[in-house]
Amino acid sequence: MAPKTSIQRKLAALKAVVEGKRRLLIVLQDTPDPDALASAAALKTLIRELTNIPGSITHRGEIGRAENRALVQYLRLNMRQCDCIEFDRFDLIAMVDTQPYTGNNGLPEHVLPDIVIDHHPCKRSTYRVPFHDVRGRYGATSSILYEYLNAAGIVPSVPLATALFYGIRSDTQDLGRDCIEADIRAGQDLFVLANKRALSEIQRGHVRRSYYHLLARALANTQVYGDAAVSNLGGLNHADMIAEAADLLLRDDNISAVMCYGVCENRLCISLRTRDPERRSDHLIHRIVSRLGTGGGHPNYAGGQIPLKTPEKRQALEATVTRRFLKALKLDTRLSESLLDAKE
Ligand SMILES: [Mn+2]
Repeated sequence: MAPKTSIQRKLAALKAVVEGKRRLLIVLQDTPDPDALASAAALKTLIRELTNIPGSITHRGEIGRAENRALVQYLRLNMRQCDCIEFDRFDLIAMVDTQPYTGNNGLPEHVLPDIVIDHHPCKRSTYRVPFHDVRGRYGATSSILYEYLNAAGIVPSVPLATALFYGIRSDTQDLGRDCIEADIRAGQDLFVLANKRALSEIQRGHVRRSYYHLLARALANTQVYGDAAVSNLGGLNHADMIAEAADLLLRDDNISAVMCYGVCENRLCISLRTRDPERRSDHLIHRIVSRLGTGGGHPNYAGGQIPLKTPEKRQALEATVTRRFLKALKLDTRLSESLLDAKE
């Protein structure tokens, strides 16, 4: 018999953890993105094929971004809110695209998951998880899940392939950001299977009228400091727009670092974007949230959250994160101009 490859060994280990279990719950990050949604759908399929057990998917917060809502609909995912979940009723708990106790998901503190599959840097507590496969260099968790499906001999359905391709594409900005050869390989295989019309429809998903209000507010509130931009989006019902505004602002010719923040569900949520290898977003976010909250990410993009104990603390906190961001970039906090007033 040929020796087992690494992915086959991992698949065997996953099977061992899943064996004999009856109810699967997959926990996602708050306001899950396409990579998280596709990875959850893939893990649910994989486990159902291996053991025939059903799975539920849970998250916290509202799914606001158009492409995320379109993807949930397209995959017919029945997403459940974490605060409606009795975690004790599930004997198999998995996390994809996030890890336990990171502050950006609704996993209760007393619950240790059975499975973690992710592409963020591995947290210390994740080593306690019976089955963990964390590959920090991968551009997307969807690429890792695709390898498992492949190893198990499962050809993803058209919707699943479409979602996985979309997940890889969106986390890596069309395979151009923070990705490796394995993402490109997975992307190539999945693109062949994907429904191209659905890909385009998901990307151009319908938006609510409030989207334009938020966008206008984000642009009006953007301050430029040298080659960095900071935008305060104010109070929000869902945090997705913070990341979306950050992506948009990084497209400015003269901007190479962006921080957007807003308050959502009693937390100050922060999105960072950088394009300079000397200013890594994942390093910056740790300095910004240090001793106040949690954060993590990748070289070119990262996110963080700080609990807001009282509403009065908000302005001071906003000033602190802005000061820390600019200090880390060695930029003068006093020299700023409004994005919309700045000369072309
Ligand atoms: Mn991801």
